[in-house]
Amino acid sequence: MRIAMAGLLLAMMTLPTMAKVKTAKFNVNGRCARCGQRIEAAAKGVQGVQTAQWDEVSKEMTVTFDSKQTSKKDIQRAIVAIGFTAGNMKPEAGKEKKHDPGCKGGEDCKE
Ligand SMILES: [Cu+2]
Repeated sequence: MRIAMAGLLLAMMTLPTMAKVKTAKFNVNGRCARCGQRIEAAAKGVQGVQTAQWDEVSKEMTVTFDSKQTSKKDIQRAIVAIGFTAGNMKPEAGKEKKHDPGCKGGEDCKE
């Protein structure tokens, strides 16, 4: 019983430190809040991502993630997959700018 308790306590102490949470920042070329929702949803869809926030004015994306489960590159790849440029990663020609149909963020946001 005592050993089990000690084991449980040790597990409780080491578990949170096993996840290596990292923060990454990079720009994403969204235009409006609707783009932002899609960008954030794409990032959050990546396993290991804890928070994702995109700033409409600065275009800066801030993500926190467990570096044992994913990476900045993986997250950028997920954003590129929905048609946005993430950091230095760009969608293939013809696959860019697939923005939300209701997006009113400007020329680049037209469907
Ligand atoms: Cu938009």
